[in-house]
Amino acid sequence: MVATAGAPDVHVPVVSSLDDVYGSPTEETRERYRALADAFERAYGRAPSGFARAPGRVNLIGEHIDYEGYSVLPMAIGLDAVVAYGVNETSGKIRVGNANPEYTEKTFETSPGQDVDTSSLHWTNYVMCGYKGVFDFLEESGGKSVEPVGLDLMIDGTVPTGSGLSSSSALCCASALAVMSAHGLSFTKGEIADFTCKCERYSGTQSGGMDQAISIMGEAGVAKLVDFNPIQTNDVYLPENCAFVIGNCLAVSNKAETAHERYNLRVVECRLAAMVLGRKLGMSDEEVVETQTLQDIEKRVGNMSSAKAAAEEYLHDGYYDAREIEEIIGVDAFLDVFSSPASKAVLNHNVTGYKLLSRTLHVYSEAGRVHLFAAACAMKVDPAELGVYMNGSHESCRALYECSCPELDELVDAFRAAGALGARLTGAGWGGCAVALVSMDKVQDVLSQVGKTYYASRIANGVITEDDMSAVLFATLPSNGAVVLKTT
Ligand code: NG1
Ligand code: MG
Repeated sequence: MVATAGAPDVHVPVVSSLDDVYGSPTEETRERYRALADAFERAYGRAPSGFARAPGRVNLIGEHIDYEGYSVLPMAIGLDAVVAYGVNETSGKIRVGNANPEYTEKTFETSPGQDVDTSSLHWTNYVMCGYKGVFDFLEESGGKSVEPVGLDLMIDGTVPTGSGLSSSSALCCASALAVMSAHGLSFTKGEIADFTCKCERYSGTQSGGMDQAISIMGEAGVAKLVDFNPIQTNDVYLPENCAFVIGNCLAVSNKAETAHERYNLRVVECRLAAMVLGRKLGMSDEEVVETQTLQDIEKRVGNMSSAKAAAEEYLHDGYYDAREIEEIIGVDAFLDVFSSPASKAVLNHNVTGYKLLSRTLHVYSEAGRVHLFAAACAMKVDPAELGVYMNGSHESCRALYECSCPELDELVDAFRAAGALGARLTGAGWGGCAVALVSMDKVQDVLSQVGKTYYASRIANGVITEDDMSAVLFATLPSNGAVVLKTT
């Protein structure tokens, strides 16, 4: 593991040739940029002045713990969002189009104060999150005031949506970069990772900062151990004789639509668990309200094993209802958890209750596995050990955090049966992708076996076609993070 302590202080690279974006871009990539520039020109009557590109990611280990303050281990992938942009001196509007006609265009005012319309779930919400984030950051940092200009944006994304590869953050980060560049602004990677994490929450999910951090700070050839508060990254060199294979289980998980019963509910459960633990550990009313994460509890008791022991001693299995929690932590603390619009939706929809023990045990054990995995990479141990941690992570996600689904479990089993050293769901779960660690000499075998065991029946049933296979099952390497390509 090599610390790249300087990374958060470096600015996102601004380059002038496609070669500097992708190393040696394929003809297909060049064609993609030409087509995007053409779409821009058809819509807006002139060439774009540049492109902002931000990748999706695959998380190797560390699921649903970034928002609890714990380190995670993702790598950027080759799939990305590219935003072609240009200033429009006369329109006074923000026009947002997509090279893919399935995604309808929308026009907005150039007002950073406008709300993101979470009731519509329109894809441009993520663009507007990025837009607002830039101006929020300017205001927060007390920097120069910048007059918003009219903007024309045309987008092309290759990260499949609802797949756990973070198409949303790729779009949010690329949009923020395009907006910055169009306004002549440049911030450090650390600043951008931080404000894009916050501004993506305008879309309605209470996310942690993993996806934006790796999209901005990713580097070819290495995975990154991402720490939070403040955001920092350490390079993790993966075993050379292995590859990571990604498979999409084809169950789509639309995170924004289901947030109140899935993602945001988990965020709420973790905070409630931390508050209940805090109270049982003798916290005052004030201290309970200040408790944000399960990591706060770990800090209070001094180490992870004491935190785990406290959870086992003080939390019970199964559901807590609102009344039981209120009796422990007090009404004020309970209401504080539900003070944001995203968590209000959780409260309004929740009828079953909150599981505190199992969520806590997942968070603490997963945080431990991340460090074991990173240390094992640094010590160049037998990669089979990494596979064991990945399998442990999946089991914890399935049984304790309940963020898997039957299709993901089946796909993970198919990977293991085909000879992968380990496999797990990646990203938020409830659908989307699994990632498997595979010895280099077995990659072809695993691809062809999983093609038969998991995908053949889905091709036969018309869920996908043979042509879709390379997009749903593929080996991947760590790729570069975000970049701005200026063409004029
Ligand atoms: P995806 O897979 O993009 O829905 C989400 C969060 C992450 C993290 C993971 C679970 C966003 C933008 N991303 O990812 O911060 O919490 O789930 O580990 O909400
Ligand atoms: Mg997402």
